[in-house]
Amino acid sequence: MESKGSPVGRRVILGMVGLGALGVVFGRQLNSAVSDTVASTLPELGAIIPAAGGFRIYTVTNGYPEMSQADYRLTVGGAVSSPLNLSFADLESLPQTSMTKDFQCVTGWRVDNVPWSGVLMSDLLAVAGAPPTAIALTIDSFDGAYTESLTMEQAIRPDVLIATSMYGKPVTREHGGPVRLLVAPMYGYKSLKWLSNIDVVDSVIPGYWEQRGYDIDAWVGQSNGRSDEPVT
Ligand SMILES: Nc1nc2c(c(=O)[nH]1)N[C@H]1C(S)=C(S)[C@@H](COP(=O)(O)O)O[C@H]1N2
Ligand SMILES: [Mo]
Repeated sequence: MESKGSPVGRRVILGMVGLGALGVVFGRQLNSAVSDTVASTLPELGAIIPAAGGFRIYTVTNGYPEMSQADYRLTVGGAVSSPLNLSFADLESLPQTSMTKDFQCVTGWRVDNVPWSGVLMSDLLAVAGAPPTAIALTIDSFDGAYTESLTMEQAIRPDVLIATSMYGKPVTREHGGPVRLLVAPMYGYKSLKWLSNIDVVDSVIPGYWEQRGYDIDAWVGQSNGRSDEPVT
């Protein structure tokens, strides 16, 4: 389901608190089954905390960076004709796109039908004046550690989103708020949290987990030796 131009709607922060507590209860029951897979296959050892709907919360740092919507900035630079320094409100004033997608971590957990909304990466890159000949993006997190990469061809797909909303509410701090990346057709590690900067560059620079062995092209079901069903 995709709808372009739909308003993001009213944001309610408090609702997420109750949902989070519920997630912990359900998450614990799932945890023992899933943790074996996590431990035996992959080094995603950061804080793994069950959360709403079956998500696990990952961070490669000691916790979750905190940033208010008011203080938030997204910069877009590198080989663009109009470098950007956007506030959260600036992002909200760009065309809004919503999509509902399955979220699949390469360690095996999957959350079906997650509703997201925000600004398409392709719309943002158009505003920044990224040239058609551009090769790749390098993407940074304000956690100071995590990075990601996308080819330009991947970045301009209609299922790559600068997400400001998840489940109809602002993206929570744990899930990478105020703004995170969603690369829906790829494993979750491409969906960088706490997004702060995007640079248009002339070669693919492997991201955090890619420097540690994961495939740079992380198509669900076609990479990392896995055969998960592709996200639809
Ligand atoms: N900054 C940052 N982004 C990140 C990660 C991380 O550790 N730090 N983990 C990645 C991985 S491996 C997955 S599966 C998803 C998990 O998203 P969630 O923590 O919202 O469940 O975030 C991705 N983005
Ligand atoms: Mo992951």
